[in-house]
Amino acid sequence: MEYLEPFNSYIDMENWKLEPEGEGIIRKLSDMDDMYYDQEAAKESLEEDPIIYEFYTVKVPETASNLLHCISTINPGKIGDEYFMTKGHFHEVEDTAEIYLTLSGEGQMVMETPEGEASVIEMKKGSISYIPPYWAHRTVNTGDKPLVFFAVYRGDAGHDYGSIEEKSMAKIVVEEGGEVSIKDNPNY
Ligand code: M6P
Ligand code: ZN
Repeated sequence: MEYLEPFNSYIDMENWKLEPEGEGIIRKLSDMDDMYYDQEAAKESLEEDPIIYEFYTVKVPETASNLLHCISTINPGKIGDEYFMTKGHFHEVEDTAEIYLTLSGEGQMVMETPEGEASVIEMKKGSISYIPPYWAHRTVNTGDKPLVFFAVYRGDAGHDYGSIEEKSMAKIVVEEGGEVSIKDNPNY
């Protein structure tokens, strides 16, 4: 039997950097501009093309018996009145859950089933958000500083962006009169 050696990674709790850095992905607005409901605002913001979020994953084998884990940072900001957010995805292996532990900032986790049932739950320092099997998930930063969270999921879960790239998600999170407001997506 060949065993994987136990090991540590570290989160720098001041700068929210993973050490060692792992595999990093940075998403700019241009990687996901058609996901925002206000397409005119998205087009305008494309000139600047801000970094919306980045995440760094610890390298482990992507098998059912391993747990992938990563740290994500979503920057504060809005496209029109819709807050910066992740693309959102289902898992390719649909019957797999995920846990998000929020380390800093404030946000909302937008979820939906393949049938379109929606659920939105808060994220704040110390919240442990449970994403049950089958639910698509997207994270939204509703605060004025970075939203940082640690995620853990089955190694072979994979990412399915298909339907979300087509029609985004059922619920949008927007600012209305200085308040966070959850609304039906007019384009869904
Ligand atoms: C979290 C995890 C990752 C995911 C990332 C970005 O860190 O859920 O699996 O890739 O957020 O989200 P997305 O893939 O939807 O852009
Ligand atoms: Zn996931």
